[in-house]
Amino acid sequence: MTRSDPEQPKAELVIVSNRLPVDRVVNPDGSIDWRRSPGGLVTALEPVMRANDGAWIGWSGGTDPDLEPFVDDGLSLVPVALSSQEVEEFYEGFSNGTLWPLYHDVVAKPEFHREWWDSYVTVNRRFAEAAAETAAESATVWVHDYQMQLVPAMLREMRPDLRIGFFLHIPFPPAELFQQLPWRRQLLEGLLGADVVGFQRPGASQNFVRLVRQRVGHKTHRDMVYLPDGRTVQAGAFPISIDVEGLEQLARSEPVQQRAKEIREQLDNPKYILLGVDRLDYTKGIYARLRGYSELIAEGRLSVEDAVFVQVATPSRERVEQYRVLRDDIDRLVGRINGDLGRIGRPAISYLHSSYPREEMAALFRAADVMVVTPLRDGMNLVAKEYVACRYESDGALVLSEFAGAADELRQAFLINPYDINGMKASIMQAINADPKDLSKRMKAMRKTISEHDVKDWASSFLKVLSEARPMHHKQLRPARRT
Ligand code: ADQ
Repeated sequence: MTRSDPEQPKAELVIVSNRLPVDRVVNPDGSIDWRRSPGGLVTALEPVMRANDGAWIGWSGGTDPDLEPFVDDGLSLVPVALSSQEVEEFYEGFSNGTLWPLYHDVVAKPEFHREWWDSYVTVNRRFAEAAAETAAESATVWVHDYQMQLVPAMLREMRPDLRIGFFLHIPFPPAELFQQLPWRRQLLEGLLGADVVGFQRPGASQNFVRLVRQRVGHKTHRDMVYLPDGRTVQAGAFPISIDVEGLEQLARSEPVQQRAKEIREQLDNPKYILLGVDRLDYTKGIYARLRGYSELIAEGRLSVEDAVFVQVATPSRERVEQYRVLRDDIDRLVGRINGDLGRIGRPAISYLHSSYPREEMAALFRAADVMVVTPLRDGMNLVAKEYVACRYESDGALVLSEFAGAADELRQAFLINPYDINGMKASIMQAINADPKDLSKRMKAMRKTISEHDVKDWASSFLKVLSEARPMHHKQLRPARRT
């Protein structure tokens, strides 16, 4: 079945994201398989996709030119091809070398290259075309994240009948930073092709509306943008969440509890296990966090006999220069800290690059007394919510950066400013020495918050607002049955 096949059934709900929710794996005999990548987005969208003959459009991660649409475990997947030059210019270049640092407070210096932009436009058009071919009449298309910001307007031009939503998973910067972008107006106009533009935090939504007013000159009122052709665009905050129930169930399972115990034993049963889990990214604040921790040891406020910091940092985007440099810097820092402060069999930091299955992640969250999440800027940070979901006995402490979206909801965490290393150190000590009753009160409150708002609620609240956003459309999505 090819994409242009007129007989091909069209989808009532189309998801567009940079990556497909599956990874292509080549078996030893050369045959090809697809392995589901365990992201929360799939968990959230799977039930609505199934109820609505949904299709998912995304890049397969490789550079094979002609992968046909296929069905994997009941999900229709439409791969979009990228050439190796596009991987370099659109993905590593404009997406991760320009937009990512710019949208994260310019924590690293964004690079502006005209060829990268051209490639971004070309690839966005390819995704928009794939969506236009896949969507049924008056269908709903939900476009995701910073790699795809031109898709809404391109798609609207091709298919004005569609209902289009956009959600940005990362922060949206204040006007003062966004203004640097040579293509600022094009990006805003790209997003304005959507009926609803969603962000993680209310501040991001306000940044967007303000920029639209200033830069594009449209009339706005609160979260609404009024376009000259009579169309309206609604902006808003839709903080993403996780599969709280599923993760808690996993954390409660016998094998995970057993594994958590084993982890503590393997670490020689220290009094305190601190944990950091991040993609190895300069926005995550890993360097300052580990430095702060090493100072606590060096100053004698903690000892390697009593405490260990387990830092899981999965390398990512390794073809981008800044990521390679960061990895080297952190590798060196950990080596120095362990060399200076560790004892035989007692490293100050247990540093791991691996990517783990969900069971192992849950066991780590169960084993850790203090979870340390210190991004310099983060759209949400799911790790913080995952830790809370796993603490079903309402114990454990969360140290959380104010600059993560999650801080809006997890108010009872030990909130820190990640640039203030002394403050961060004091909060880590406060978390370690806290009265268990205090910890339990905090954890209970945070658990209540996340259990009232899981990832399925996130998806359905976005889709509900989207379905109400264009009254001239009468087709509604079928709600997913709760499982
Ligand atoms: P990320 O920047 O990738 O996401 P985060 O929200 O923390 O950051 O999600 C990372 C996910 O990967 C978590 O589910 C975590 O458990 C998992 N993970 C991390 N290290 C792992 C490892 N070694 N092995 C296995 N799993 C690992 C972007 C934005 C965030 C936003 C999300 C969702 O940057 O701000 O919260 O999208 O919108």
